[in-house]
Amino acid sequence: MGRLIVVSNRVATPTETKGSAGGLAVGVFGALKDAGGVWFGWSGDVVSETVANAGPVLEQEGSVTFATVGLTRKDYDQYYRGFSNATLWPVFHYRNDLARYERDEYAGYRRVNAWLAHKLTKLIEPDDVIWVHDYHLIPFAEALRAEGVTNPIGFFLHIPFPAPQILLNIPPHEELVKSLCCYDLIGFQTRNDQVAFHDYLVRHARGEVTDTGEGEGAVASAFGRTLHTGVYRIGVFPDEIAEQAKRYESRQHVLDLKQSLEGRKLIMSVDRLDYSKGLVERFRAFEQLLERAPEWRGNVTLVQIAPPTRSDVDTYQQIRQELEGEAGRINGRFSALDYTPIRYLNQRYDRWKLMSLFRESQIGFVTPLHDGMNLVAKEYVAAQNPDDPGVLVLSIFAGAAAELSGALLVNPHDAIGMSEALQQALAMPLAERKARYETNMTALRKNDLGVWRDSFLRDLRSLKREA
Ligand code: GDG
Repeated sequence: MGRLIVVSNRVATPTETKGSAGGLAVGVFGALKDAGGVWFGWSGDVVSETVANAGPVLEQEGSVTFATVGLTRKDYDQYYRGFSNATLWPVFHYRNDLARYERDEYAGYRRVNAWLAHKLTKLIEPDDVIWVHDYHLIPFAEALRAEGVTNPIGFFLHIPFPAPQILLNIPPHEELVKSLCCYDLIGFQTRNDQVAFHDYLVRHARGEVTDTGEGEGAVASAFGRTLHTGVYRIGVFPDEIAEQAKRYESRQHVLDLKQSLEGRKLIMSVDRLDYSKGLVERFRAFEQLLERAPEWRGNVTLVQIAPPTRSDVDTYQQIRQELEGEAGRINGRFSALDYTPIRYLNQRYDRWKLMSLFRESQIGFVTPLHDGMNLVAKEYVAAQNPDDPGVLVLSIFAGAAAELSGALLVNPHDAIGMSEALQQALAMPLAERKARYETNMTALRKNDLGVWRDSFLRDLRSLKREA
């Protein structure tokens, strides 16, 4: 088996890949450890041109090399803050209203992809397979091919792939899809995303798509290229999360929270502070609960943990202000001297703390407007106490909704509908909660993070054998 090369915008630090940290980094690192290889990408630092060009910096951890480069201010502004996060992210999440398009940012995006590909080329060996992650790196395979690299290259899109009519809003949409077609295998989170991509190929690129007859695999041809596509639903390691949540359930942070709640029910939400996560809509749904079901006033608390991200992108500053305004307004309306309905925490918490807080709560409230998968929904379920599980209230627009049929599914644009789901969850009998939990846990175990990773890599490596 050849080595694996993982390419992602940010490279996890060796500490983030340790078992106790959990999450995606641990899953990907597992595959790297098995095959040996390289994890390549941006270090997260903005540096001078001289330092950037001197990279990559190499750090060895057993058979895995962490290879990182810094970005100059201009590259960061155009590639990361600009085209990736102010054009691709909003449009791929159906928020054309928040997107901007600047030619020089797009040129910077392609330039940085080409530069990164050039930097990686020297580290590639003939038998390696290359796995590229996410929307920052759409032109990466094309750039590697231009460097003469012939190894199999796969791409996994962590976010939704939008319907063609939405994608058309990005002026160079055709060039982007053409670049995507330089990959040998493209993985999507859901069947909807895969179908949206196929639709674009067929309706806007005179392409052809044929199902392979194996699972959800397909072969597509467009722009003179033939490539494979598939659906690989990203998961978590549910039993590890369950163990971690239980292990820390009696720690001080949980006891403090419990004491401060004075017997009130707890609704937990955790999201990066992002407009795609539906936080404002969620706060308004909670307001509806207090308005329409007065018996819950003073008896239920929403804890929203929302660590800031991309705070130098304008639209993220706006969502933050809007959310602070809404939390203040709703709290002003329903607070009592000894009761604050919404506790809005604009900070990051350790993973083990989050998992134990999930276990302590009666409801996990996860309501994105659009989300590739949403791992928080899966983590919430996995963290529950099997003898007294909480209820997941989940948006139909999260990729996870297709798998978690034990959740109460809601439309995040329907505040009253969401408030009714909260009431139903708050009143749900133990037997029903257990049954829903079991249904969800079965789905999580069947398709855990290892299955996601191994099935993608198996398919990518099998292409290598065909070649
Ligand atoms: C993208 C796609 C897709 C959150 N706050 C804290 C914290 N987190 C952790 C969560 C979870 C992760 O971050 C977030 O993952 P999500 O899947 O919910 O969302 P995105 O960040 O938007 O991820 C998404 C994912 O990629 C994977 O493919 O599911 O659709 O948008 O693990 O627990 N972790 C810690 N402190 C926090 O305060 N430690």
